[in-house]
Amino acid sequence: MPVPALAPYDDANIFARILRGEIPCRKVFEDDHALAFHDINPQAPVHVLVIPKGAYVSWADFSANAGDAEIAGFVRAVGQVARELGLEEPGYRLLANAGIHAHQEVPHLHVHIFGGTQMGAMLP
Ligand code: IU
Repeated sequence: MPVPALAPYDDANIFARILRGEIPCRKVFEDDHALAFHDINPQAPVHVLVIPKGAYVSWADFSANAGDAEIAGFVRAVGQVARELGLEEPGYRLLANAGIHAHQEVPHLHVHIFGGTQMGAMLP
């Protein structure tokens, strides 16, 4: 049984437009399940976003409604991108904002990969 998303998916969101090729991005990775590109406003020396190709608003929406192959493909893509960016050592941070409390700006699921610097402790 499908679980409703927090908000209905808006096909006009900027990441949907990037996926359709209507807006360019600085791509670092693409396969059947995921696209990764440099954030337009980087908050760290390495700041890449990884997005699933399907239309999902949030992690809750994705985990409830995506197929197993999509979920596995996306999770593997996040790990592969981090590895290919050379971030395994000395490390990196993953972040996925969801909803108003987390300041999610773009309503298409995305995982931020931050790296290339010593980051502070992670506190809300
Ligand atoms: P958030 O987790 O939804 O708050 O993050 C959205 C990110 O998308 C943010 O870091 C923006 O800089 C980034 N971004 C982008 O890379 N390209 C765009 O055209 C837009 C936002 I709009």
